[in-house]
Amino acid sequence: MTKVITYGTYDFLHEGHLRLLRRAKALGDYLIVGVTAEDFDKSRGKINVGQSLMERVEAIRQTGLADKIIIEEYEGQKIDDIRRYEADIFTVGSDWEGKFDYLNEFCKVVYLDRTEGISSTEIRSHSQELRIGLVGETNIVNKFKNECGYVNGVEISGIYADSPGMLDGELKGMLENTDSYDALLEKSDAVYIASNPKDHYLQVKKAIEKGIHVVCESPICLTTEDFNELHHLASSKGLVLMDGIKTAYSLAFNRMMLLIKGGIIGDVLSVDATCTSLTDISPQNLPSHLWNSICAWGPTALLPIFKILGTDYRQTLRFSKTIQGHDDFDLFTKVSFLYDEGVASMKVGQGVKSEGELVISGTKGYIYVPAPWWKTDYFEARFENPSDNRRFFYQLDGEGIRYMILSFLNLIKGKKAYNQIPSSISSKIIQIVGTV
Ligand code: C2G
Repeated sequence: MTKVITYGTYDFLHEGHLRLLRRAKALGDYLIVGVTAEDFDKSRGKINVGQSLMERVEAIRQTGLADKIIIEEYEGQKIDDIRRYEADIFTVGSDWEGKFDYLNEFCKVVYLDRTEGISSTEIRSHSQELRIGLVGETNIVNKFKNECGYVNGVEISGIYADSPGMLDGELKGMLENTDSYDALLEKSDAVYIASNPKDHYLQVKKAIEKGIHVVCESPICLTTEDFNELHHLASSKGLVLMDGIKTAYSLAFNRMMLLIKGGIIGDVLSVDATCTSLTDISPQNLPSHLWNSICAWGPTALLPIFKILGTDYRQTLRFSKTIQGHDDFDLFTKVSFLYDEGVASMKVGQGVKSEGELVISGTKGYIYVPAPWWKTDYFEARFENPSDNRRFFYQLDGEGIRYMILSFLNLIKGKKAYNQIPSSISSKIIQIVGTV
């Protein structure tokens, strides 16, 4: 019996996949099909997969072509599988020509002509592309634009900013073609707002009133009253108003939250988050578009505190050091939180340097996330007996912005997406961050 093995994502199974599978089957008597797991696809940069693993496995099963279906979960698994199942032939489409020659050491490698003119990407983005307008002039807007290139189904409709600021050439060119914020909204289905927090409320409100979805750099606005108004307005119109704290959308951060909720370190009694970055904020150089420390870093530092310990703290103790002559601009802020069953602290600053780590202390052990913890891709669970320590790594491409865009798109599409930052957390962030 000649055993053939092949692998794929098989997202939205189409004729190209089926032709490949039929020809693979014809190479032997027994066909093993490996379907890629979601984490494995993400680790190799395929973040747009639209169907779940089980949906994709079921689609393969229904073809009746596979004698065995397996799940591909890690780099190098193909060698393990070829040995385990004693495969005689490995085959894959010609788009991979040469990439799997190393498997010749274990079995015969056959590349089959890829079917031109059809792909899962085209099928995925056949639905109307979401036109996203950009608002703001800092470097984060450049990053967001670049990250949109990795997400199927979105396109940039234009940009609005008070000044070119730090925008790259492409965006500066687009800026010239947009006369006003209203003009940007006219040609957008959604907006990404990264302007100064003082401008957020009016910009968010106008977008929602025009039926435009919003993802906004946190804080979404500067008072909880304003936030409640915006949240209810968006909900009443069936629109998405999403808090743009990119850490919340990274796979590693979410897996860490799940492990903590699952009790890996026991009951959490303390969460300590630090975010600092030295910026030139001497009074004479204080540019108007620069956010103060509590706005720039507060939402990120507060995220793990509120996600783990909740938002019902009993009281806070706060220290802020402001810049001379600029009472609304803090060099450094520390806020401590007292809960019924625990404590937390956040330290943020653009005029102070500290260790940008996150430490979550529990009754069985603690989680340690090294600096820069907010670009979460690695964390450790540490215990009294070091041999019990566990390390976790999840690929984080592009600082996680593409995952935030994907979450935003999925929320808008009404897919089974979960809003990683519920309004209760957004509101509490604003309560802490809104005033220096
Ligand atoms: N394919 C094809 N013609 C297409 C599209 C895909 O022949 N129009 C083939 C691919 O070459 C691959 C299989 O169908 O052999 C599955 O394609 P994908 O689902 O895109 O999976 P891919 O990411 O190519 O997976 O490690 C090998 C990879 O897992 C292959």
